[in-house]
Amino acid sequence: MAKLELLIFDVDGTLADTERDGHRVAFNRAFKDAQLDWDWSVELYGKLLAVTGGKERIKYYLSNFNAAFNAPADLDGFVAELHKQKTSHYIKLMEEGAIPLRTGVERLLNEARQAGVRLAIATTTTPSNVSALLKNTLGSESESWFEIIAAGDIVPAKKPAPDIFTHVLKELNLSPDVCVVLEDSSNGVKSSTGAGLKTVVTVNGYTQNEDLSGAILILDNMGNPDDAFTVISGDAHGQTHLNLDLLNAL
Ligand code: XBP
Ligand code: MG
Repeated sequence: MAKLELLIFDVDGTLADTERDGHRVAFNRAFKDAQLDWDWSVELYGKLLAVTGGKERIKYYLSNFNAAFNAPADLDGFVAELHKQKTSHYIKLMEEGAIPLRTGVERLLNEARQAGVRLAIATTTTPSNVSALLKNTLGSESESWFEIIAAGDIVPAKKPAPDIFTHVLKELNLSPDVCVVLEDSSNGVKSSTGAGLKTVVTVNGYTQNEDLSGAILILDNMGNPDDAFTVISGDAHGQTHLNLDLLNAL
């Protein structure tokens, strides 16, 4: 590939395994506060992850799993308020240090920064969730490591649409061939490859059986020098952990 200039990180499932014990728990706490008898089990949440975006996910749940609910006339307003409460619960969980970064993430970020490789974020989650995760895992400085944090409703269509990635490329005025994306899910890979971007996937409990075709490399995690990754598919070019040599060889 042309010399790597930019790494674009997805957030949920990639930087940290936030869905099962983070977002899902926050949704359930917001439902309880609103006196709703909704309870998103680990299994049900796995089905609901087919839809990206928390507000969209609540509507998907109502139309596909709880059609009997007597929704208020202003459904958008109801969902927006519920999602706002969910976000404050999620931020509290981040402040409590509930979810650590995934293996190799901090190491790769530091390697990239030392080598002058630019960093960006492209995520479907709400911007304040990204700040809370970064602040509480990497410190308040860490937000400034990323030249752009493209998140949530900033684009008309969320993943799997390519919008969030094309937005990053446009804002940074870079062509796809000098970038690599780190993702975790089928929706993410569809979005990044839809924007013409090479994509490395680190799977997790919810995404390991998803259709990840289009990813150039699929790993169990990013690994570390003393903690090798497992290659699920693709060519790791003899490397034992995700580093700049491997990313430049893709
Ligand atoms: C994952 C998502 C988000 C989160 C919930 O985003 O789809 O919707 O599940 O966050 P990504 P919100 O993998 O692109 O980081 O409730 O704030 O949407
Ligand atoms: Mg993700």
